[in-house]
Amino acid sequence: MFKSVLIAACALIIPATLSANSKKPNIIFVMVDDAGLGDFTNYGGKHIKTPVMERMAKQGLQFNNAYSGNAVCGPTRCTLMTGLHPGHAIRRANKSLNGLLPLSSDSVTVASVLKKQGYATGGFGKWGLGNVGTTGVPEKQGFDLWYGYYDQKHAHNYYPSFLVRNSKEEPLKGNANNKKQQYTHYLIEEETLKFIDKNKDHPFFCYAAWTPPHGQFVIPANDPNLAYYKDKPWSQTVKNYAAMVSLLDAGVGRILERLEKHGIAENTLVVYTSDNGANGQFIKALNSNAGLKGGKRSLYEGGIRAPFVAYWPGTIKPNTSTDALVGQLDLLETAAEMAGVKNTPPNDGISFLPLLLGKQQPSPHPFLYFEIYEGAFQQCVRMGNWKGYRKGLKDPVALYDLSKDPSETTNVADKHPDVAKQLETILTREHSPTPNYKAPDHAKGAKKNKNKKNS
Ligand SMILES: [Ca+2]
Repeated sequence: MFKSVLIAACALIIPATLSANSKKPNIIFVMVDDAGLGDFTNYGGKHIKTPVMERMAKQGLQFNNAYSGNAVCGPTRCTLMTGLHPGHAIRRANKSLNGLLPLSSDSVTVASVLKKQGYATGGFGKWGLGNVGTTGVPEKQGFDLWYGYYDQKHAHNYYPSFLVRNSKEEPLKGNANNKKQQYTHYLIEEETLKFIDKNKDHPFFCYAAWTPPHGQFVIPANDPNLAYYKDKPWSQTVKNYAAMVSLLDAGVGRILERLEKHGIAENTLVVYTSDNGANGQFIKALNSNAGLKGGKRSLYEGGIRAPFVAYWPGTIKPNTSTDALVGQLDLLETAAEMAGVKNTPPNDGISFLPLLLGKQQPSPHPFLYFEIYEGAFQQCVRMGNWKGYRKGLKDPVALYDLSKDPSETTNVADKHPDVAKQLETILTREHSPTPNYKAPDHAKGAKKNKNKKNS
């Protein structure tokens, strides 16, 4: 399904950008919303035009075992910003027993770490980690500027009457009285590019938390990306979804053009990824989960395996890929290393900078851990090619061998009891109890079904 592993023991290249006397590298992290692995041609997608991600993979590094922070928006963003995995993070579901949980006043984020190093920090799109008036607003979490949506539900609407800039509402007159004249992604992309223009001579961190193809599946009828799909035998919703993914992809292309124009492409790392797996209707119509099991909200691979490419001309060796386990939780440590920060607060991430430089990570992830509370509680762990999954803290672990069974169809715990036991120990250890969520000891019906395969 993926390009073969090409990370070889190649000669170490120390980029000029990381030497002591040169300017600190810029970081652009583009995270689209709800696009699945199978929506991108470089991950085997067949239906949607995504030439920019494909080109970035050809000219950069493609990650074949990258994971989103979690399987839905809020928890993914929390893990991304703090480096804390979902067993340690404050947000482990969109909702909690105690309402919408904002980041706390003592949270450390990618943006706050970089801001301390003199970076300009801007975020564009959906924040989702604290509404106006809370401790979690982005301008209290290290961002100089945030433009877009603070509230997750607000972000479902592409024609709202306002967007938010540093906690202040900015009316969109073109959308007043239910007119639909200002499609928010156009505005958010424009602000992203403006931020890059403004900071072209200064180290910056740009978090493009762009909202398509999530929420309402709408795009202006005259958007050129719709033309690619007009004759497809799909519903209008599916055509709109495909056009929204192509719109994002083209937008990332405009970011790359802007970097070239300013002569800063070689001093800028661009990562392009998605926050969680695809929605069911697109999995059915477009194979948006690339044949993996499950989608958004699920801790099977289709919910959390993420498209993830890194592009940094002159530093990343072109047309390389890696099977190393990485997660969006690794951004904080990676950014810190790039900015020369020695002491980061305890977190679960590991810098992937060595992989960008063609080296092995000195201490790669022994495992990646997830938990979520969307509908049913779920826990999972990926360790090497093994995947453990369960729905209750005291339930037996279902074990899958992803090297032979990437779609997680056959529970092989009975054949490998030692591995199942090892993963069970990790699942038990990595879950820290919290008053905000209730993790059950047993999944509904688990006792009855505990010997059943394919759980
Ligand atoms: Ca999402």
